[in-house]
Amino acid sequence: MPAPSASTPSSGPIKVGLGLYRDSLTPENFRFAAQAGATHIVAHLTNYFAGRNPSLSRGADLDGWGDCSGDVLWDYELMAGLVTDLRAEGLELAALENFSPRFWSDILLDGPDKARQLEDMKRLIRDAGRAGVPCIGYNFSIAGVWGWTRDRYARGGALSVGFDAAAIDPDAPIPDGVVWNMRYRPARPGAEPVAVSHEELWDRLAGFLTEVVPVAAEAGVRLAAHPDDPPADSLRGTARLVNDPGKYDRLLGIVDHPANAVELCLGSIQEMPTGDVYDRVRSLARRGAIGYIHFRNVRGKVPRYYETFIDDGDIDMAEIVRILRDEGFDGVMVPDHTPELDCGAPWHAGMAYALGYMRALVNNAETLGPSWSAAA
Ligand SMILES: [Mn+2]
Repeated sequence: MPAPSASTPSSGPIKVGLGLYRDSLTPENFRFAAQAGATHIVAHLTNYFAGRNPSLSRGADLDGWGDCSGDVLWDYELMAGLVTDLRAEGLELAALENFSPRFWSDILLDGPDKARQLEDMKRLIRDAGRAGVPCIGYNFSIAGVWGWTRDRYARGGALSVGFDAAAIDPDAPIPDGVVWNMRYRPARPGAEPVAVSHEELWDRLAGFLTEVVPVAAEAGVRLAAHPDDPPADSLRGTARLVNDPGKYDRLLGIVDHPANAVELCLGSIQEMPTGDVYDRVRSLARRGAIGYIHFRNVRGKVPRYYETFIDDGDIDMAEIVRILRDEGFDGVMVPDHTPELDCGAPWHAGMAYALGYMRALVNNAETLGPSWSAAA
């Protein structure tokens, strides 16, 4: 019996990958990804729902998702083992996504453990580089994905994520000991709620990037910033950072080096009340600033939107691929979250649908017509 092909490379220079959460990093899911045409994996090593019911509706719970207070810094063995396990199934690791809030709570909050956490982050990045991790996606946010709800918003009543500022209390204070939707330490009685201005948050980001980008550059790791999701102006008393596409220029200008890059989330860019997703994709691709892409679609913008199947939203996804083709982008796109299909395997079916659609766009990139959105 002939051995099955270990991988099916995409015919185009753009690579299609799949994002997998911590509990989904199994050989069976690696084979699922390869069978659906993915050549790369974006892996989440934090279990966001530890100790909690893994429902996205938890994004609007006052106390957040899970508890990460016991998380231990990822080491070389963990990351190298993942790279090895993926290669055994014919897959490459494209990136790790999102630091555990436990690792960098005081970098985000300017807290007393900041100096130690910065040293830990540098160690993690050096180990990642040695282990063969080319990129780490992060989201420099205090309120995280606060305000998400989960309901039958998508085509045919499919479960997806929505945001409606009128349906939540956007100013609900963050409980002490919670950051980025997760509990990173026990609450202290009587603690004041966190409040952070835009300039304070930008100063903290600048301090972080100035410290870690040189380490990442030396380690051969790109740090890729996710824009705010939801891209409101502020949530729960804390400023949002990249909630306008133009603010990516400010972020990239903090340290001008390829290791300071962007985790380009098409859905989040489209949800922003200002700017144009096609212009932004073109300029970031031309600049070579894209670490990897969250390829997802959405209807509406802040203050009200919901996530859709990738062929059913406000973004012309074929046009995005035309732009990436024209600009010579050769990196990885993953579906991000996607609506679930009502069946025995709702998450897998949703991902397989998205991956098939993405493969078709990429494989047909040479026959896709000229882009229509080019700036005059
Ligand atoms: Mn995203």
